[in-house]
Amino acid sequence: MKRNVEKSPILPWINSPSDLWDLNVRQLEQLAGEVRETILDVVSRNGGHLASNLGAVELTLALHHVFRMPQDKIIWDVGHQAYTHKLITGRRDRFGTLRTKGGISGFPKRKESPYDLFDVGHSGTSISAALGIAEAMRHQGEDGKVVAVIGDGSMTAGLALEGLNQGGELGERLVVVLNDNEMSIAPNVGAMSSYLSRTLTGSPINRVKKVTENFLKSIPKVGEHFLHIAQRAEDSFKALIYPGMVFEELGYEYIGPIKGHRLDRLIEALSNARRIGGPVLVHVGTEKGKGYALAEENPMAFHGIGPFELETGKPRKINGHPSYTSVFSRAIVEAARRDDRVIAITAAMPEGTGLDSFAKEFPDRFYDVGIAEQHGVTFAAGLATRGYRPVVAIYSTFLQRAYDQVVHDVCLQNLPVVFAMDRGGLVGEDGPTHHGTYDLSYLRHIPNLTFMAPRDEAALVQALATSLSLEGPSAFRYPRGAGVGALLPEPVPWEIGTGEILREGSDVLLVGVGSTVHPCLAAADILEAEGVSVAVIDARFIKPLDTELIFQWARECRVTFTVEENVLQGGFGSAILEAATDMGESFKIRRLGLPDAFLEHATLEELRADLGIDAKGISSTVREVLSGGLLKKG
Ligand SMILES: Cc1ncc(C[n+]2csc(CCOP(=O)(O)OP(=O)(O)O)c2C)c(N)n1
Repeated sequence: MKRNVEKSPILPWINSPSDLWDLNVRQLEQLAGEVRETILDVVSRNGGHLASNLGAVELTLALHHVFRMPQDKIIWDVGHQAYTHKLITGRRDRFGTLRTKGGISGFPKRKESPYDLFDVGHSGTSISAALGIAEAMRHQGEDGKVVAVIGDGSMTAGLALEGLNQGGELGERLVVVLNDNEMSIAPNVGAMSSYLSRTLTGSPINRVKKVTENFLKSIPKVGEHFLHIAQRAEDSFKALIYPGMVFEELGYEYIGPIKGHRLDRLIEALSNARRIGGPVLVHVGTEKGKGYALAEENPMAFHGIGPFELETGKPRKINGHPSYTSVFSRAIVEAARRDDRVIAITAAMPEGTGLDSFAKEFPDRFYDVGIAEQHGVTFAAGLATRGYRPVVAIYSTFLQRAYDQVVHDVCLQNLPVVFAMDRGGLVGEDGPTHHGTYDLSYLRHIPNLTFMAPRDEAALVQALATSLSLEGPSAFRYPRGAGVGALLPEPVPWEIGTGEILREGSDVLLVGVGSTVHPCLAAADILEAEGVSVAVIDARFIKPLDTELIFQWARECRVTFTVEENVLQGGFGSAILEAATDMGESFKIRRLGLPDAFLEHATLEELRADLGIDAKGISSTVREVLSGGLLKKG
């Protein structure tokens, strides 16, 4: 991007939103350029959500120019488009620390700034939160508008539609700004998306309506009469000609569609919305990736991205081994070639889950349900009642949303739905809203469910094969990022409930599950070099547990350590403790895992090291326990 050297920069002078109030459109346009440049600079170095942020620059500046924070409130949906907001709300100096350990978060965060009014990361929360805040303000006698900024992708979330529903009745100070770029991460899907798309290409309705009214009124004598007839006819015809009709029917004043990169138009529309009482929906058309040609051409690739070269768009770091996602992607395509009952379902993440290859080869057996995890799970349950083998690929953190559907619609009926849970465990830079560190706890207590965690790419292939061999529900979780380089085997189902002893020893037993198995093996190497004899088991199954194998080795060793990338509460180690107590076992056991706290963002390596679940951390805890003499044999 070329910098205009003649103008003195504005961004360095913006310390709070009020600094925008007196800027004119030209100045705001210049500021938009500076903001884009800063976002590109920092995201190309730190990684982050690029395309959504570039698309929301003018919209954010116009929002802060028109709405007066802190009296008015702005609530972001998902929050992956809030970098401009961060830059103009007193975080410019720290913006270079975005997503790094100890630095600012990639998402709005209440404890980071008084201008961040609601913590976000998952889609579809903004309207409900805004409505709650608006009602609280009413109870407290406080004035101000409450704006929910939501993307067209997030508008497909059931939660958003639930909020919209109540807002139409209750939202007297609610302004919903629909930031419509016709993309979720991938192109948006579903009937709502088609409707919005038709609406977006319609003409700005309020202006058209006004012009028509003025024209009719100006006709002497008969004009008023025609106007009256036209108004009566409007109801029947407006479904055909009226963009935003659906929102009006839900009780919202619809303003739009507005060109989302024209600051003058945005300011006009938002000023109208601020003036109007009652719930308002402002429909804004934006372009994802705006201002960076490579992202405009391929917004999907630049949605969430690691550090990259600005000139070429190429990643700065390349990890040699294929990712777990890509291994799953291949394995499910091969499974579908063998078994035509296999159907794949994603909730708006075809690339993120690796199901894009499946979609290409089996378009008729692939479903993108939109950001609708709950619906996706129950939809799968329906398919399973008719003999299909739906594989629902949802990140661990997002499956949280569909907990009731997993219990009530799948497991209660013992249906053979497979849950492929990518990003199981820590995710790194996206932080606490995205860590998949609860699933071992939130799934292992559900009757009928078989639950696995593959330790590497080869095991991932076998976990999928095992799942597809079952007549009941199953789940497996695998980590974010590259695998360990394991060779991919022919798919062979595991015997249900069997772990694997990977290394024999007599002093210490390390029991790993999923991503912690290889660190356990590496810790065993360190300890063996110090003369400690270490056995290592890969549990493979969280449910049913291989208590026979684990307890047999636990009895042989002086102390057993369970290691998991999950909260300790109700997790894998807890399962071992429960089983040991129930079965009257009295061996010594220590659990390593995540504390009862939400963990901030940092790289995966930093987080694992800080939590003591990498090889170094595991070996030092073992050393400490052994040398402390706390746990003597017998
Ligand atoms: C419940 C949930 N499911 C999935 C995601 C992953 N996700 C993050 S952003 C996104 C797309 C959002 O699209 P949209 O709201 O249109 O925003 P845009 O990126 O287009 O600005 C998805 C699916 C999520 N954050 N939350």
